Amino acid sequence: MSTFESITATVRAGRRISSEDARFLFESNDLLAIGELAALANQAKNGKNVFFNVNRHINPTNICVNRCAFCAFSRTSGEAGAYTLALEEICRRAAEAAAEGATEVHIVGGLHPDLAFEFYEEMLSALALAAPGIHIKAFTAVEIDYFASISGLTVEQVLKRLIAAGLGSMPGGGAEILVEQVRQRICPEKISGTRWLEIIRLAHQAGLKTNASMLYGHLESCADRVAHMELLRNLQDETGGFQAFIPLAFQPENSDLKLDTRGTSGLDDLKTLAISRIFLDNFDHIKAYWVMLGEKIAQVSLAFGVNDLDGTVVEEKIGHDAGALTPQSQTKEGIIRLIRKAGKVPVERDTLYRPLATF
Ligand code: V47
Ligand code: SF4
Repeated sequence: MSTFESITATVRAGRRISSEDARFLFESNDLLAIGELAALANQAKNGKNVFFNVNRHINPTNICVNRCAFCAFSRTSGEAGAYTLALEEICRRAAEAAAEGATEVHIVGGLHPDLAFEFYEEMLSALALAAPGIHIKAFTAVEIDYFASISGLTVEQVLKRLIAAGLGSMPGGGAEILVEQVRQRICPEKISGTRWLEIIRLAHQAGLKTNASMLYGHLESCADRVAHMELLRNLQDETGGFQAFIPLAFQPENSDLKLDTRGTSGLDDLKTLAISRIFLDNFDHIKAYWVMLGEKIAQVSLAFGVNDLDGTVVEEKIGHDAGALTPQSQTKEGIIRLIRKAGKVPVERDTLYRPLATF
C-alpha cells in the first residue's frame, strides 16, 4: 500500500514510483509535500536551470473534419470564422519570426477536407527557403495519421517525405487522454489512443523527437491521468524519443463540453505538474505552458518540479478561442524576468534542448 513515507523513500532513492503511488498522490491535498518531492526529482535532472525558447506558433487552418467536443478553435468549411492561410502568408510569418530571433516555428492545424498531402510538403520546402535554419516543429500524430489516409501512403512514407522536406520534430498535441472511454466522450472522431502511440513510436523510429501532452480538467478522473502517463512512460522506455511532457489545462469557453467548471484550479494545476515530474522519471523535461496556466501559476510551478516554460508563442489561437485570458505572446525579456524572480537560471534553448544562452 502506498504511503507518503514509502513514496518519499522511493523518490529519494532515485527509483520509479508505481501507478498506485501516483493515484495516492492525486488523492492527497498535501501540495507542499508533493511539490517538495517533485522539486527533488527535478533538481537531480536539471539543477536550477529553467529552459525557454523563442518561437512562433502558426496554425495554417482551423477547418477540421474532427470537431472534438473540447475544441473551440476548429470550424467546419464555410462556417463563419473558418480560415486557411496561403503558403505565402505562412512563409511571411516564419520569415518575420526568424528576423525577430525565433529559432523555431510550431505549426499545427485542423484536418482540412480539401488540402492534399502535397500542400504540407510544399509548405515545409517553402519554409526552409523563407526562414533558412529555423527549426520546424510541426504536425501532431493526429495530422500525420490524416496525411496517410488522404494520400494513400503509409505512416512511414509520410514521415519520410516530411523529413525530407524539412520537418525537424513533432509537438505533443492530440494525445488528450489516451484512455478510450474518455476519448469516446471528448473526441469520438479522433484517432484512438493506441493509434496515437503507434504513430509516435513510428516517428521516434524515423529519428524524430516529439513531445507528449495531456489535456486535463474535463471529464477524466485522476486514475485516467495516471493511466495516460503510464502509457507514455512505457513508450519512452522503449524509444527514448520524448523530450517534454506538457499538461494542458482545459479552457472551457466556447467548447461543446458542458461542464459546471470555469477551468482547472491552481491547486490541481500544480499537483498535476508535480506528480508528472515525479512519475515520468524517464522524461527529461516537464513544460508549464503559460498560455493555458496563466503566467503566475507557470512561475510558481518552477518550485514544483517544472523546468521548461515553453516559448514566446506570439499568436496563440487554440487556448484563446477557448477563452484563455493570458496574453497571446511573451517577450524573451518577460520570460527571463519570470524565471529569475523565481530564483532560477534562465537558459534559452533550441528545439532539441541544446543551450543557446544562459542569463
Ligand atoms: O491537442 C484544444 C489542446 C493541443 C483546448 O509540443 C486545448 O511543445 C485547452 O499540443 N483547452 C494543441 N487545451 C497544443 C499543444 C501544444 C501546445 C504547446 C506546446 C506544445 C509542444 C504542444 O491543444 C490539442 C489539445 O489537447 N486543446 N482545445 C482547450 N479548449
Ligand atoms: Fe480538429 Fe485538433 Fe480541434 Fe480536434 S483538437 S477539432 S483534431 S483542430
